[in-house]
Amino acid sequence: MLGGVIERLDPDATESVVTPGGTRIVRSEEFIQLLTPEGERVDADGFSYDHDDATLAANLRHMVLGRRFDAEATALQRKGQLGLWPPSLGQEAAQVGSGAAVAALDEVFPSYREHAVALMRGIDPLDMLKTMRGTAMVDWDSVDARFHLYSFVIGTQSLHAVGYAMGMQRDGIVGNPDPADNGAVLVYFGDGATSQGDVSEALVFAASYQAPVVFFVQNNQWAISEPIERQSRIPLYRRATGFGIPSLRVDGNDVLAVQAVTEWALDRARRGEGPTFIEAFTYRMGAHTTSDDPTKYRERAEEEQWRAKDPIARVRTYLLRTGAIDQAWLDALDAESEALGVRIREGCLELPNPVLEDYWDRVYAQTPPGLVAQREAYLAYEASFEGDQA
Ligand SMILES: Cc1ncc(C[n+]2csc(CCOP(=O)(O)OP(=O)(O)O)c2C)c(N)n1
Ligand SMILES: [Mg+2]
Repeated sequence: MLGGVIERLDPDATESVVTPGGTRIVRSEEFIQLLTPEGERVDADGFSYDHDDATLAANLRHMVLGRRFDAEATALQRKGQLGLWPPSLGQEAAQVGSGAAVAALDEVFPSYREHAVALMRGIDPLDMLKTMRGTAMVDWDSVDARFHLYSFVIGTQSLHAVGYAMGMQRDGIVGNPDPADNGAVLVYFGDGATSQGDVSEALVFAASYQAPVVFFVQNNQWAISEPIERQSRIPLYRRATGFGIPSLRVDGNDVLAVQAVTEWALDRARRGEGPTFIEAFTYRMGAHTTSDDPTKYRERAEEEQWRAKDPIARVRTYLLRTGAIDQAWLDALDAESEALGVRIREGCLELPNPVLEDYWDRVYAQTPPGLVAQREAYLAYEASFEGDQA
C-alpha cells in the first residue's frame, strides 16, 4: 500500500460531548489556539507559529480584502445585481490561515464560500461574480490557479479531491526526497457536509489509500438553519478518528493556529504520510445565503457572542501592539480595500452578457457531432426571426 503509518490517537483523551440544544463548545483541551480574541499569544500543545509578523500582516491584508469582497458582493445582491451570494463574514481566519499553508504543487477544492482563499489563489473577483450574476457558469482557470470550481452539491468535492490526490500519488508528486517536488490536496466543506454520504466515502478512500489530502471543515455551526448540535453528538473532528484518520480541532477564528495546523497537515500529506482531518471551529456571522434570514432560527445574543471573537480584530490588535503595523499601514490597506470595492461595484455592471451559441463549445474539448448539430439547429432557429420587430 502507498503511504506510511497511521498516527495513533489516544482513545482515552477527554471528549467534550455537546448536548442537543446545550452549551456550544467554545474552548476545550482539544482546541488548538495560538492567539486569543484579546490578541494575546498563547502556547498550544505541539503547535507553534513559525512565521514572522510580516507574514501575519500579509494574512491580515488577505482577511481584510476577503471581507471587503464579500461585503461588496452581498450588497450587489441586495441591489439586484447578483442572483445570490453566500457570505463568508466571520470565516476569514479559517480561510486565510489554511490558504496561506498552500504550496506550489498543492491543489485546492473549495465548496462555495471560500471567497478569501480564491483571492489568495489569484482569482479575479469579477470572474467569481459571473456565476452569481448568471452571466457564466463557473468561470476561472482552475488548472492555472490550482483552485477548482465551486461546488454547490454539498460534499461532492470531497470525492473529487480524494480522487485527485490518489492521482497525484500515481503521478509521483508525493513522498519525494525533495519537498519542492511534492504536492497535496486541500479540500473545504462545511459541518453539515460531514453528514453526507459522499464525505464518508471520501474518508474511507483517503484512509485506505493514505491519499495526500487534508479535509478542512469549517464548522460554522450551522447548515442553513440546522445547528451543529443536531448533526453530531460528538465534536465533529472525532468522526474522522473512526475512519482511522488523524484529526484535530483548531480555533477557526485564529489565523495563526489555523495556518500552523494546516501547514503541519499538508506537510504530512506531501511526505506521503496520509490524510488529516481539521475541524476549524468558527461561526457564520451572516446569513447562509442572501436568500436566508437567520433571525428565524437563532438569537441575536449568539451572534453578539461571536462578534467578540472577530478573527480580524485580534490580529490587528496584536500587530499594532508589537509595532509590526501602524495607523499608516492600516490607512494604506483601507485605501486598497476601497479601490477593490470600486472595481467590484463598477466591474460587476460591466460583465458581458453570455452569447448562447458559445455554450455548445464549452462542454467538451472537441465538440461532438451531436452537439454541433444542436448548435446548428439553434442558430437556424434564431436566424428564422431575423428582420422581425423586437
Ligand atoms: C447534496 C445536497 N443536499 C442539500 C443541499 C442544500 N443545501 C445547500 S447548503 C446546505 C447546508 C450546508 O451546510 P454546511 O455543510 O455546514 O456548509 P455552510 O453552508 O455552513 O458553509 C444544504 C443542505 C445541496 N446543495 N446539496
Ligand atoms: Mg455550516
